[in-house]
Amino acid sequence: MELWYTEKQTESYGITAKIKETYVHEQTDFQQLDMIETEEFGTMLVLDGMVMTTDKDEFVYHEMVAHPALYTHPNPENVLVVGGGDGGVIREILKHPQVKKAVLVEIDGKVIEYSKKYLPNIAGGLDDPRVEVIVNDGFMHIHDHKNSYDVIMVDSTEPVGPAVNLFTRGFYQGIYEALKEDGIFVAQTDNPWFKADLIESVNRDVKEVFPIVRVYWANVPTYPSGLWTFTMGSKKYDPLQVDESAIPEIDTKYYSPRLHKAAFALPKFVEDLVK
Ligand code: PUT
Repeated sequence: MELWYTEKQTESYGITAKIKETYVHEQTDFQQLDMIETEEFGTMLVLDGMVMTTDKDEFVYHEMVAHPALYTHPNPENVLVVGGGDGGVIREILKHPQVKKAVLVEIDGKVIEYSKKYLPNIAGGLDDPRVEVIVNDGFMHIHDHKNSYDVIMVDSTEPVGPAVNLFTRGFYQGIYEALKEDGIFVAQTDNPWFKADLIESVNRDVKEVFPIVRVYWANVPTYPSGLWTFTMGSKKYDPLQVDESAIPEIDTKYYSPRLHKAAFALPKFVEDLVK
């Protein structure tokens, strides 16, 4: 018998993948966690019925959360990741030699545990000596760490379940205060096809908190619509003022010095949402 997984991306639309094997199907303290083996995208982590990452396309998202901010800040020594328990963003952060410490605050320890077991290519960096892993609420963490980080990255689920608080003006204000005086923040901000209102409201809120706000995008085939946005809030440095010729070629598959500014060129209908 064939088994298929469907993510309902809206009330009337979804994507479907053929399953070879189910490794985990568990209700954790925070969410429904599924780890499945798909034919097309390899191992897939699904939280509350939403694809978080897959072996095949994970590099796009993880590189694009990490590198634009890290190549905008001139000296990112202390970096915080809120969420991101699969470890993919941490793996990318560790490619930056200036980073002395990367702290990961993930609310659900089960995401870390199962990612280490079933997604070792993604989670491998979590045991690096420069990394501190904390199982806690990211919202609480930022409120307890004022003026502490050069860069903060928010790698959350969509705004449901434990992530609802991570898409609020109060959270962005807390992040502002947890950043040092020239800090940069970046968050995944969903897609403009099905979540236009969210992108508009996040952009409005982040603009109330940060003087420089830029939105960029990447193509992540297993995420709703495939067109995924990221919002960067910065106290001082503008990603569009970066000298791309000074960005080194590092070991990436999506991000490149050529893409750094290009990723900020938005399709017109997205530009209209955030102007
Ligand atoms: N943290 C990854 C974003 C989720 C997209 N489904």
